[in-house]
Amino acid sequence: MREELERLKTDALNNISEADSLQALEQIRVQTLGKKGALTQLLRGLGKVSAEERPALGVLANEIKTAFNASLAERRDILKASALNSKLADEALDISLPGRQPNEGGVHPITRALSEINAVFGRMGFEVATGPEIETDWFNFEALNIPPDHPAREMHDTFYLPTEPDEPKQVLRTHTSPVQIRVMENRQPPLRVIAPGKVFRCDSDITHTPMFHQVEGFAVDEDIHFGHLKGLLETFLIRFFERDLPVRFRPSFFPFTEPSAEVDMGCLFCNSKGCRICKGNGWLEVLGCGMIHPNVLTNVGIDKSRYSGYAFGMGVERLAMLKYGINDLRTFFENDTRFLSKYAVSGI
Ligand code: 2NL
Repeated sequence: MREELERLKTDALNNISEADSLQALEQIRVQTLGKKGALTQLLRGLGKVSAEERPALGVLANEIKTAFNASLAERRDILKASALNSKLADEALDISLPGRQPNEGGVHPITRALSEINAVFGRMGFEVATGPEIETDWFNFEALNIPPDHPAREMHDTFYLPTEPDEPKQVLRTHTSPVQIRVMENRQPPLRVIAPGKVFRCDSDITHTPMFHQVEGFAVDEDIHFGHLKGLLETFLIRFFERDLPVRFRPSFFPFTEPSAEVDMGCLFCNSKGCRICKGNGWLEVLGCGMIHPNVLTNVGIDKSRYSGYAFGMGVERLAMLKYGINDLRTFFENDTRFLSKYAVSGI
């Protein structure tokens, strides 16, 4: 009996120290101290032992029980601590990992060009005016001295809105001139105004989109002459492109200006030597302009004998392509994020 008790003690204590989980430990407790456990079985046999031996064996059995329970508790604490440690390790956050960068928004190159154009004219005393994108025949064509049979008025060039026969015809504005007509009708000279915005033409191919952007501008005052216009546009181009440039004025025709001119600047890409971009001639056409036609002044109620004015117009997409080096017009409106993240700037 004594040897069996001693062996049981050694075995049980060994098992406890080797138990590698709380479940294994519980199994050892049941196998030893449970109803059918080894120690419980042995103690049942104590009744059959002689009266002299019984007290000593009883003491030994109790010592074993105490030692067993103490060892069990100690092992349980160790296993609980290591279970907690491995749970903490599993759930640990590595705060040294780099964060995920948010996709930052940016300013579209057209918006950027518009605000750079506005800034240059703003410093030269021009105010910004805006107006409706849906216009009447009067503001878009009539007031501008564009005759009824002018090709620009054709259905296949202009977007006409469906209107009743007795209603005034409505169009998507084909230029921002109507904004300037509204300013001239409503206010008195001196006036220096630019009109940036969206315009629409029934045209779609590699070099034309049905919606694009324009900045037009004008000045009306006493004694305004072509020299003012030349100085203004030369200065504008040099400031907008942030470099010195040759600028030339070529005679042209627009129904709303007389005389009219087209403005070329020296090619930025070859310093006027001639390249693919300027088609070999060293010049890039960038603006149209002229002295406001007397008929237009009369149409808006300005006294043409007292006042004169100049006006000009430019395509924003073309200027943005030249300044930022964009080679395909259509990429402006496809909203491909590869294009946007290449050409968008953060804040202006
Ligand atoms: C071009 C040419 C031009 C104007 C626009 C204008 C406006 C009024 C009166 C007279 Cl209200 N003229 N605008 C004048 C000359 C040229 O634009 O090539 N634009 C992209």
